[in-house]
Amino acid sequence: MRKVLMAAMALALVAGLIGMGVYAKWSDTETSKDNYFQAGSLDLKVNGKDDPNVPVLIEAKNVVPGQGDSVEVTLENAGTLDGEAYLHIKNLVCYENDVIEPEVDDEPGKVELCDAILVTIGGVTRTLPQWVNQTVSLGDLAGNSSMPVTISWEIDENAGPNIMTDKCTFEIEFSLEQL
Ligand SMILES: [Ca+2]
Ligand SMILES: [Ca+2]
Ligand SMILES: [Ca+2]
Repeated sequence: MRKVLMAAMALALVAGLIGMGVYAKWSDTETSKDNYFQAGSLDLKVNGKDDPNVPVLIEAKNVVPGQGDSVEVTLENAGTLDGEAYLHIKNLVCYENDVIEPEVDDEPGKVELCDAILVTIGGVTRTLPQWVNQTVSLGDLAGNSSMPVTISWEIDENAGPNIMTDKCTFEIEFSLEQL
């Protein structure tokens, strides 16, 4: 019992000497400052606008067979992340409107104008109904950059009078997906 006590005292003495700084221990500290996380962004703009201010792109009134035009749209990625741009024609609604005298051979229930509208995007030509619900890739759009997109249209030059007064309305949706 006494030996144990003496051993404990000796141990306490050694511990005390260390605590009094008998052995010098050097150290050196460096700090990396200003570390942070910040989320990136993806922000598509069509002709500089966001919804609900994106302008009407095609307003073609009084069209006739053989008539055509093209519209150039500027897509901008105002965000910091790279993305891929897509175009999607949707919500096509066709109206027969009046069936006037030259249109008498009109097929009831069919709006002939829609199939007579030929739209070209990225070098591919399809009728307007054929474009609907197709998601078309327009290519990569890097952060803080813009790209032109050309949409061309032409009324089938062989369209007959059964397209008279017919009207087709639709939406052109653009989207940007993070790469
Ligand atoms: Ca936007
Ligand atoms: Ca018609
Ligand atoms: Ca009509």
